[in-house]
Amino acid sequence: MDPKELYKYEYAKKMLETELQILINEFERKHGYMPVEHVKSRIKTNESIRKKLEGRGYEYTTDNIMKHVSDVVGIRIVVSFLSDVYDVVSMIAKSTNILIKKRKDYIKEPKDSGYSSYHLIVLVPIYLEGYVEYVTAEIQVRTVAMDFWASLDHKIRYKFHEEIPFDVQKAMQEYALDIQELDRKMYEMNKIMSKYEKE
Ligand code: 0O2
Repeated sequence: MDPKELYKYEYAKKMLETELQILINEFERKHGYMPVEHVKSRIKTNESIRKKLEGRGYEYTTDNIMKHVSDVVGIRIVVSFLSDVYDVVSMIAKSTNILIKKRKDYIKEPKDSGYSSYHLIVLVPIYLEGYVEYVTAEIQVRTVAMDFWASLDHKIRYKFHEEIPFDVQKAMQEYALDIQELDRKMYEMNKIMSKYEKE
């Protein structure tokens, strides 16, 4: 990417990190409960941006990056329980500083690989001299279990350069179902725990 444009993504990442931190703190203050295990943010590498654009038949230009790559700024919010995913998503939806452009619920409809997460494509304002610009970013919200699966899957994809052997694909699809079941059980257990806490 033209380094002259990179600063906008850096500003957007900072804005989003700050806004999310405030929202999460506010959530904890109001509900007396912290749903978030950790938050990670990154700026996509030039190599990865180029791969994505070229894979879709676009030239690597600043204009194409802005139009066709929505995750140059990426934030991942990892939560404890399934219900926390949806609480965090509605918390973000209430923010007046983050505008939701698109929602992708890969928890209700996992990808063929087994990948499961809730994605939000958002617009973040950055305040420049005398004007405001909106930068696109991606927020991924997932449970610890989904994150565990996705990080192994990421390593597998890196190792096999997307040509994943059939038996590995099958095993990962099966483990994705195990993860779904585990998340459901943990959610139920958390509900039982809350019942005891109220008594
Ligand atoms: P990286 O290395 O994480 O940056 P679209 O919105 O459809 O135009 P896009 O961006 O492909 O295009 O959307 P998608 O598929 O909703 O989300 C892409 C991101 O989700 C990926 O970014 C991954 O972070 C994650 N993801 C999607 N599918 C999988 C999967 O099967 N396994 C894993 N581990 N992660 C997945 P990048 O740019 O591919 O990679």
